Amino acid sequence: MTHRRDFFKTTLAVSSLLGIAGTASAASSSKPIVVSTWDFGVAANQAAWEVIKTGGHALDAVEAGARIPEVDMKNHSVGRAGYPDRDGHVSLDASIMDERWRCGAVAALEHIAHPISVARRVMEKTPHVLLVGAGALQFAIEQGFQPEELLTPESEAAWKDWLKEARYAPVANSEMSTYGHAPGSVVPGDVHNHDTLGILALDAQGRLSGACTTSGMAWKLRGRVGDSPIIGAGLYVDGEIGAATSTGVGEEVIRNAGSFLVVELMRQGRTPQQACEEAVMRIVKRRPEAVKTLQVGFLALNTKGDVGAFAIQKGFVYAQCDAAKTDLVVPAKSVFG
Ligand code: SD4
Repeated sequence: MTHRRDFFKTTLAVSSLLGIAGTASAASSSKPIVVSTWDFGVAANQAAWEVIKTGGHALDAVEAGARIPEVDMKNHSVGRAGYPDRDGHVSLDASIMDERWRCGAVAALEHIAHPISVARRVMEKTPHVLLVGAGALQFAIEQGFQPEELLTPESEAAWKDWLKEARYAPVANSEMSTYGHAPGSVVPGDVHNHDTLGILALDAQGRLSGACTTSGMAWKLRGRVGDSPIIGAGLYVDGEIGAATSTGVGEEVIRNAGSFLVVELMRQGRTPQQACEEAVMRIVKRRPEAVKTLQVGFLALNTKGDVGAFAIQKGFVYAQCDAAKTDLVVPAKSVFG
């Protein structure tokens, strides 16, 4: 049997060997910043900034930020008003991660409007990382979340319209997307009604965190899970290096462990911009036949507060918030841009 004292001695020895100082966060003087995917990220960033500007933790900031689009009734790709799956069920995916490799996620969660907060409870209250479906709902209810019907009359109407042809075509979710719209009803320039929110924050103490929340692909197969709740795919945070998140066709991101790849590339010395570009190009190289219609975008932030973003298709934008400006929207570069 290992005695407690021996355990601490061993832990201390290993820690000093590895140079671990108790926390993985960066130097204490850093440039606080919040970035998130798409222009609806502006409101999310501002909620996150309220936490950051008063010295709060980046983890609280990204959760507060993610909760904004989750209850935005105009947003049909995240949370409460998300479009349903092929069978009319609204099912939500979310993940959250902090600078100490703590993470939690839920997938295919129904009836709960704030999957990001359930993901945080998974992280903080269980020994697990990911809960799915009925088990995730049971856990959420046990934790005091109120179940409700998420399918709004508007979402139901859009779903019924889609059912007329019932054609599932996950084409590029750039500004010319069919996401969030019935086939044939593409709304050019409409970037409000689709896409995942991925939000990354660096707080005043140099702590990084990230959150990702989505209703996934509209009209997906029941039980389909995208990249957003998969740690390393839709979201990854390494407190010593940086953080990344993704938007677009989740299957392509999962196949390439996308957000983990972006962070690993930063570890190897790439800037956030170079890392996002290299990760996107890897997908392009592996799927040359699909990239004309496929959209994937990455957003990355390092511990210095440098930001990068890159997508396959043009139209991807991200929102940025810092002490100088809280409502910046920046068009990302892209392969076909
Ligand atoms: C998914 N990545 O479920 C999400 C959807 C998304 O832009 O980001 N759409 O695959």
